[in-house]
Amino acid sequence: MLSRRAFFFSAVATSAATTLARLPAEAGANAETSNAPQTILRLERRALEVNGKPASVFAISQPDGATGLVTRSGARFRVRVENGIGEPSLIHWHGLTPPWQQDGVPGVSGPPIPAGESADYDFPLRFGGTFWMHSHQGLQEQLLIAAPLIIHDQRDRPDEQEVVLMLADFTFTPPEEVFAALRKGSKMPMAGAPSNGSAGMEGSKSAGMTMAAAKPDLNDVKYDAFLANRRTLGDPEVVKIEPGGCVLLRIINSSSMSAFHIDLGELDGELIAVDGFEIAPVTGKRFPIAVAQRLDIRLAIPSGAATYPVLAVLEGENKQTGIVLHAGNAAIARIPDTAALASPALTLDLERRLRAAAPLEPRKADRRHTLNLTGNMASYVWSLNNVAWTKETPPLPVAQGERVELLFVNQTPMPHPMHLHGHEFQVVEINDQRFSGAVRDTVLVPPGHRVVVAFDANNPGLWALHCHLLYHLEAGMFTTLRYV
Ligand SMILES: [Cu+2]
Repeated sequence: MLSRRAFFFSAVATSAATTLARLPAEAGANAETSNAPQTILRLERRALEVNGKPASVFAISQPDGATGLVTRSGARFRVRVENGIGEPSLIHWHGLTPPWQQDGVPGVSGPPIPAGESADYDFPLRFGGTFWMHSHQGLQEQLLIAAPLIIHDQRDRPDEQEVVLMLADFTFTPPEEVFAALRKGSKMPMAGAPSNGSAGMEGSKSAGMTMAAAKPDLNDVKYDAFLANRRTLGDPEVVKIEPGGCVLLRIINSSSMSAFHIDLGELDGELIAVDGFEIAPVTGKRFPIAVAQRLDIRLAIPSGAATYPVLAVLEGENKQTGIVLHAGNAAIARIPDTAALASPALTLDLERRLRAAAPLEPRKADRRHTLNLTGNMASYVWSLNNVAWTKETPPLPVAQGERVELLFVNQTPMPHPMHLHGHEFQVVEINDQRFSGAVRDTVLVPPGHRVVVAFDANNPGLWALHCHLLYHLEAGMFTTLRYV
């Protein structure tokens, strides 16, 4: 079935032998040899029942059925992806810092893996945390071609039970039809689109501040279900935990378009990392999570038998999904898929409070790029600096060794979770207020807001920088950054 292998180690490598010979030198002191065992990840079709109806989706699984990958910091990421979905695909390792040719963005990092073929990956893992993997090909992500990528490190406690909670949005409508309907401005698959907001934008092709003045527009796709580890609250995953024990929740928002507030119910959680990177801990019961972001939350479970639902309530609505933590032999009550109270729109109130445990070294920026987040809701064109990306769009220039700042200015009425590939960045400014915020890889920029992130240009190549809302990305809210 696998007729040929594609190698993405090096743009100049012409055979496996030359490629492998290069690796030890590239890998640096902390590397193991590239004889480390290779993990097979298969891209597969998978039947899934949602709300009692059958659906055909995708999955990323190991031969033994395990979903995604669990590894450890300091090991090599040595993976073969086998494409068994019958169409081209390519997997992005969200939040990792591979050589750029292994970053998994079709047309930027390399070609997609043809149906029936495979690609090999091999690079050192510099840090641990909660990451994830997903297809960056077309609209495949909407069909759940995503999985956790957990990298253990010295922060993990032996007495702590790890629980992964991966969120997703689901529709029975094929993603191409969802996108076509958005483009036509059809209200059919669009939820509660505020008609006053849309009307205000008619004809404002150049977007600009008129859009920012419009009413915030949150969920423009109407989903059939919201999933937690691929299940709804009609039949949620129930995770056995120890009364009096310690749980580390690793929450991944793999949704295509949907942001949530995590609701821990009666438990207090200690948020210890965002997007894999440690922060000064923040205690709370409700935490916002934008598309593509991750939250690591420590829970101290009270002694005694009880159930603890961990819920995610859709931004701007009361739809919810989640899992149930089950301590002892308490009875498990049915949880409705609507919350008593609607979740508000996500804000940056928490982001402003986050402080990186290991901030970037203080340094003046050598270069700052301003990225106006622009678009036209009526025709569903999304862009950066009014350019909807094409392969002809010139990359943003950066030079190796520079401290670079990116200023995101959201001139649209929708929030945009902005993601930079191949680098971790630090949030250093919100609405002109400087602070030493979280190190992470995806930051939310709400309507009308100005957010600055800083990063060190230490991983040369051609890198994607984009809004992580799938249909915004597809419509052109994407660019690249290049340095060698
Ligand atoms: Cu967007």
